[in-house]
Amino acid sequence: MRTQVAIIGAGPAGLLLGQLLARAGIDNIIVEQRSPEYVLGRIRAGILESVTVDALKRAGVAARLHEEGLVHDGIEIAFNGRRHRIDLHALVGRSVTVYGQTEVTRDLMDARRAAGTTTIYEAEDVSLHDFDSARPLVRYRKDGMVREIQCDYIAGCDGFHGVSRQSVPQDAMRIFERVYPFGWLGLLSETPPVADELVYASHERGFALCSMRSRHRSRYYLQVASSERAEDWSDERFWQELRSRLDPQTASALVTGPSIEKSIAPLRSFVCEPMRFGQLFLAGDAAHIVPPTGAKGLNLAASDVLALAEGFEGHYRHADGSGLDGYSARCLRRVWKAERFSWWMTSLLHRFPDADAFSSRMQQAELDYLVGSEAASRALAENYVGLPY
Ligand code: RFL
Ligand code: PHB
Repeated sequence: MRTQVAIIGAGPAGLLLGQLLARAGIDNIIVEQRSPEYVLGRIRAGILESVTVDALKRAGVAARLHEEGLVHDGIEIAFNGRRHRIDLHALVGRSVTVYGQTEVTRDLMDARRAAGTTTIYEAEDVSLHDFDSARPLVRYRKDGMVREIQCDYIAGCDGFHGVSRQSVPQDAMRIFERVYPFGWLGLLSETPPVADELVYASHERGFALCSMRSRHRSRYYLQVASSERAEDWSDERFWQELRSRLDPQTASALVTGPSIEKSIAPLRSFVCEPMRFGQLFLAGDAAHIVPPTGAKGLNLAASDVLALAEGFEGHYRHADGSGLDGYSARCLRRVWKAERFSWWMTSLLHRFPDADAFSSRMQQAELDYLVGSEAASRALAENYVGLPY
């Protein structure tokens, strides 16, 4: 098989790139190691920046998003028994949209199927070759047969544990990493959300987040020690712990019900520099990870992919290589700002096992300053809705 761009991974980054390229008349094939059902079964992001919504519009997959997405003009920060609203729209004139990653992925999969573009699911032993030459090659096994795709470029959109970044020689990249001493235990339930907007709660017992997928479906998270296992958390234990971390107003409005999904995600900050190695480009979680506190992961994947699609369009349609040449530097500037914001919000709202009395007072003072100062609230709002692309 031969194509212009071979895309590794059918997560949101790979599918969005494939769709943008197809619309620009650039031939592409996606190679994914899992089944479509498995990809859709992962419960992840929920908040889209306006830049991401625009990217989905440009890809022609925003019809259902416009019907079902919930536009949020603010978020709530809860601490010391009270909730404080940050009015995103009043502060920076923009909002965010609640629309689950599962739905984004489903819309992209449907559009790809309708366009008849090739996606190879359940590809085993995917490997990348010769991307330091003009003739890169992707090899994989399917139905017991080894197959090859010859291409001009490879887009590594295969997430943090994917093969793309791991195919690059160690001495060609620099890694920056911080692993946090806790994770998030997430629970999805068919219950109405506790509040109209998201509630980020900082509490003595640890951080909690009240989020949602729709007016009938809620998503909650609890900060838990890295050693915790989801199996040890009954629904009842989860709800009780959540209630104990919320302010009385929010706690009393909480509607509980059986969980549909429960899982633990570790928290990590990670950046790989550069994001290009010869004919291989990394995009999304393959190149960087943020802790979920700032809701930036999926949004960064979308902005990487917009830049990459523009680069390919420049190259193939206008014989202009500057977009591809500038891809890594352009993305990394935005990535590092999102890394900073996600690290800051994580540090502000979580309990750290090694925190002393001084650092606890610093956290308190910063929370107090954040909700009391318009300048501080605006800085949060500007980052939360997404920095300019
Ligand atoms: P993905 O989604 O991990 O997709 C990568 C795909 O590549 C496949 N793959 C391979 N395919 C072929 N060969 C191989 N060797 C392969 N290895 C892997 C995988 O099967 C998969 O299908 O990466 P992508 O596309 O870069 O997308 C990134 C986002 O998924 C991620 O950043 C977000 O989910 C992060 N995130 C959030 N982001 C937001 O913007 N807003 C949020 O509110 C938000 N909340 C979250 C989150 C992530 C969370 N977890 C579970 C870490 C909440 C949580 C709890
Ligand atoms: C989610 O709904 O999954 C979600 C929302 C906001 C975050 C992280 C996750 O900051």
